[in-house]
Amino acid sequence: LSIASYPSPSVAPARVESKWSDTTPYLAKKKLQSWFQLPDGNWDLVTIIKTSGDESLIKLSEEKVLKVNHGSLIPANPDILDGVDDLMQLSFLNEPSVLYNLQYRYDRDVIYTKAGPVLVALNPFKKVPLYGDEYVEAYRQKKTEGPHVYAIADAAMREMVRDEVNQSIIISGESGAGKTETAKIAMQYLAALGGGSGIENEILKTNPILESFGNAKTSRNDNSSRFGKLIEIHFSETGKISGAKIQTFRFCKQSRVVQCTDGERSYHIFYQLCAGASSSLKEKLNLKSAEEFKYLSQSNCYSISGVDDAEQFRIVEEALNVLHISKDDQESIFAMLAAVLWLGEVSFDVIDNENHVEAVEDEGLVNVASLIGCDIEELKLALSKRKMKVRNDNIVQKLTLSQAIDTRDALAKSIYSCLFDWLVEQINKSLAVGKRHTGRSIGILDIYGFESFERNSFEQFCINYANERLQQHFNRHLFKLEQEEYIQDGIDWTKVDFEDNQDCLNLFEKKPLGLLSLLDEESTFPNATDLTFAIKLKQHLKSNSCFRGDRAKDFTVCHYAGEVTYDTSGFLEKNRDLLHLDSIQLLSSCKCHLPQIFASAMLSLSEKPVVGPLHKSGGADSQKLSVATKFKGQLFQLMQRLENTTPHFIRCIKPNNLQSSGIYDQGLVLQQLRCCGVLEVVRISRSGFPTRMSHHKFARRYGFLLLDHAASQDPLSVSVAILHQFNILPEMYHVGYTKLFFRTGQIGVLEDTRNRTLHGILRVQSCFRGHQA
Ligand code: AOV
Ligand code: MG
Repeated sequence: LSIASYPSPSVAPARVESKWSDTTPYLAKKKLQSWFQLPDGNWDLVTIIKTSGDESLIKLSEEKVLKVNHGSLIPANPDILDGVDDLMQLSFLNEPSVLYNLQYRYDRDVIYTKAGPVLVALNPFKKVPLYGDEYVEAYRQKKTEGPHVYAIADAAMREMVRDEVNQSIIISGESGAGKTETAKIAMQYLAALGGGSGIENEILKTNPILESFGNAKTSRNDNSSRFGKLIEIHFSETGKISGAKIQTFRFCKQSRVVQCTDGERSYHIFYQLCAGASSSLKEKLNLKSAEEFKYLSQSNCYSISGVDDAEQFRIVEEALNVLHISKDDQESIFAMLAAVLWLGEVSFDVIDNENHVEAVEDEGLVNVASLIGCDIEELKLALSKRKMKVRNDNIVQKLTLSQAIDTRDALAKSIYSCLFDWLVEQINKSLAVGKRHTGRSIGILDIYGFESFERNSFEQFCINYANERLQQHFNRHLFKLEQEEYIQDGIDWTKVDFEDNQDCLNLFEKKPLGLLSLLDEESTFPNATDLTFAIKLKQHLKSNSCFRGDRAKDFTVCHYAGEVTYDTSGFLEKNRDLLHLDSIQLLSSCKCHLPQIFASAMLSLSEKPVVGPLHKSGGADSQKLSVATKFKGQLFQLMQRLENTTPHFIRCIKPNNLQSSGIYDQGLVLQQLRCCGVLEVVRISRSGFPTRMSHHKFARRYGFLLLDHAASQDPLSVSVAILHQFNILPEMYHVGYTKLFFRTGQIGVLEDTRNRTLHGILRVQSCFRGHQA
């Protein structure tokens, strides 16, 4: 059984052997072995020496002998199943066996494994020789079948052509697990297969642009995407790429632009611009170095190891060229970025004894006004005063320092946010598909995975809600596939027990008493606070089985991936996402070079909630959509799109939290396997008949064990005869038209007998040879 079904000799057998002998002790060959959990939480492959009653005497991999309760041992798989390509081939689908199988492969740089229909991808955190033309060809020509992103992309391509149904590749996983890299690998394969017209290059070049504007260094990933993305690649009748469309998902303010935590960075593009702009551009925009801008200097982190920002800037510029963004537009983009940076330099002076402030007409203010093309006085006013409508009167309120800073930062964030949206729009224009045909597109979804931290806020609330929806899609799809396979092979389908997460989704979506409705309702109350919101949740949802009210401002949701406790601090404000009217007016009056940027801004702002205590009387405005509701709308649209496609799932797994290669943290991997539903797939399968073998293969493998062996018999009869001879209980298997279906563990018994018999035969043979000699 080959562990590496990759075509290249790069995973040479000799190396595998040597690695095999010097890896962790529990990788030792097993006899009658079981898994035993050590005090540190890791699983050890132990040998059972003796069992009497409830107790077993076991030998740990490091030779220590221990007496343990037999119930604490979990069965291990026979040797022939070491490092199988597909976890479904395991006779015992328990957690340690799954962990072991993945690690066995990971240690050999075989980072992809199937879990039934799902591809599991472990992040190698180093270059692995699994990509490039040679591999593309091998997968295209079906010279290899090993699990790979290429194989998934290839299947999507084939099924699209065969069935004329749109396809989707849904990639999920934790931050830093490798989703964005995986998405790019899939895009490369599709570009190689469907390329020719040159548009494939444009599609690939969207990656450096979007990463530059949408990714940032965080504590968990040096290149963390701060948005979700669906890229739909369209194909012509002849299978060539005809265009693409990108949809992005963001649900919270770009707060990173004005504030980020120590050791993290703002969006890459700011550092790239400061480092890589030509001297003439620098002069035009009055650029300083990143260290000199307050917005960039507060987190005390300017560079990323192994990344040259200036070089990246050139890559982005080139990509913008490839995507037909004109030089003028590029310059305007950079001017907007500079305006954001200069906004951070705007300072305020106290003007009266009530602590009211006014923006100082300093370098910052002057630069911002000239960069966005507005009047200095107007900008000053917008940052120092707030016009409000109370009933029918217009009143002007002076701002305190913290209010003024909030206003300034909100302006910076919305400029950046508008710029991002505008850029995506331009990219889409460049990639536009002439005539779109249904049934000829492949969507690749790179979306944030489930998150659970010490402290979970509005962002996690939205992310986890999205994941709950995606998980339902995943479950329902897999369930259907399972069912289809049984029916296809003529097996009576009795409903396999299957857990749905509809209850949890109801907790979020029910009207009027669901989490989202209650949040929106509370967001419109002038006097509401995060605490009143938390109290309201507890009042209305306390009987819901997926909800638990905790102390003070906390509440807990039982997600499919585990319980998460949310802290409601900031929920209302983030959900309202206010931008004050003055800023809106200011932006719409700008004479900057890119009026369209703000045109789209106005469009989106008009959808934003202009709610809050004093704007409430503004009538229709207060009915505008909240952030959560808008996010839900986007999510429903996405789900609708995905529902009309044949999905292919990739679950990315991060083997350690250090972003380093060669370290496999069992606990961390297990937690992700649980969270991303891989173990759930396994569980669904376990409740059915997970082990499948064609009659042909079964007869070939075990046929020689038959006492009454009739050579002429067909594979099906041989199979049935074996089952009878070994007294395998009828409820433990099903005989299909082409395959045998077994319950978990059944094949292990046969395999043991086979091994013993073979050993016996070998012994007899060697004795025999000895006699002859
Ligand atoms: P993410 O998209 O899942 O995180 P990335 O795709 O950015 O994670 O991967 C993080 C890092 O892991 C990359 O920058 C690479 O260094 C490394 N990596 C991932 N996949 C591979 C691979 N196949 N081969 C080599 N290195 C890889 V986030 O965007 O944070 O959720 O929001
Ligand atoms: Mg990413």
